[in-house]
Amino acid sequence: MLRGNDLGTMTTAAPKLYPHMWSWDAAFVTVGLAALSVERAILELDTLLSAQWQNGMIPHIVFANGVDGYFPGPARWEVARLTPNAPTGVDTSGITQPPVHAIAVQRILDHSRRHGRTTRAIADEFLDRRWQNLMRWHRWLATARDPERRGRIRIYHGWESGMDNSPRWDRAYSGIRPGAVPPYERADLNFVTDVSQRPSDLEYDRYLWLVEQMKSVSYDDESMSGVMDFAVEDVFVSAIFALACEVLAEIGEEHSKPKSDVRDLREWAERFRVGVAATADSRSGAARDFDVRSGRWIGTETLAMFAPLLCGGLPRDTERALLRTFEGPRFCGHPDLLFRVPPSTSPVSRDFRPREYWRGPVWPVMTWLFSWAFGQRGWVERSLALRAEGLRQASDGTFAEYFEPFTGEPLGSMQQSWTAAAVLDWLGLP
Ligand code: 9WN
Repeated sequence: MLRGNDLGTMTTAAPKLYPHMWSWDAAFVTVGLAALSVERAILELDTLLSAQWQNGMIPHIVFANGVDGYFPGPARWEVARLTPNAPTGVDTSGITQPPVHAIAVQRILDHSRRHGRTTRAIADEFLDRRWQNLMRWHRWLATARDPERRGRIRIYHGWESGMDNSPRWDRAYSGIRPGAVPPYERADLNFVTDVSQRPSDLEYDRYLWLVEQMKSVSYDDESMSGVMDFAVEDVFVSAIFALACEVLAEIGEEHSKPKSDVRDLREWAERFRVGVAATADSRSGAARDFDVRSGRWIGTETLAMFAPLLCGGLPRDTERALLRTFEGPRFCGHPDLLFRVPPSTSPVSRDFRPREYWRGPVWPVMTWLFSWAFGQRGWVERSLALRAEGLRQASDGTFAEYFEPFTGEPLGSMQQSWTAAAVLDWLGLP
């Protein structure tokens, strides 16, 4: 399936709905590819990193040359015209996505060790060649996106969370009155005809309005916080960043990278672990996002509440309580779920919609992320349990983007690359 979605130097996120490269999709795809071919996995990350911005940002979309069919495309983002930070020779969007890339690098290195000397040398050469890219990426996040050093990544668009219209963002979006947005036609509904599975038109107006706001300051990092109607500290992205810094620090140490880099990475990991833990309810451990515009905490029963399970940092008893919620009837242990995997929103939450985008369905790649992170944390049984259930879900062979949690109906795009990649990684386990 990944070969089917392969354009040569990039794997599209999905054949029709997402015919380009997405940043966090590419990282997960790399994880899957590494099990098949370390060389091809490296090529995937090379393509992504070649589109890195001058300021260090990895853009959320790298557009495939000459491919239409997705909106907003390069003509709407206009990054090449507006900012010297944009790369030359390749079209990208102007926002970012969650920093899961260090995990992909780790997987490349892990798999290369199973091979002979040549493959190992190729992987080491890749790391040497791209180490500075990875450092610049992490440094940009730790500075431009945490200007006050609160230990939490700030995002200026729901798309930057990767969970576009999760209930997490409802309140922050509800106050936004879109100004003048040039006319546009959505492309997503050509492929997903059941409109209830995708964001609404009003939501799209807001998404496009935020793009106009960014363009009004030419995507300038410093000016952004002054103009954007949407500014939130994303606790899930922050937890991912904390663990990605830890992973990269370990890689750096093992591969004799500069000591100052490793020190910076460890400092960021600690700062963000503390920042994530500071959002958590002291009894339940549930983490919250923070709305910078209104100065309010955002508590939702979504995957975001489990952010501290990814990166650690909670006191032991609080962490136990949060794990009980994750495994209990409000999430994976809900009696009506077809598989014991975490739905994007709790089935007992008022916000729960079993078929709507990021409001209830199961994203297999999120199951993979929790399974991987639990393995890292040393919770082997939990990690394997998620893997087993994730594989059971995948056995319908659709590799759908998301699934209805009670019936298992595949939703959104079929043949979504990251779903296949998650399965490949699970199957590649010794
Ligand atoms: C906007 C590609 C991407 C994922 C996101 C998912 C969805 C895009 C869209 O698809 O977002 O970036 O058009 O809806 O929400 O997580 O990276 O698979």
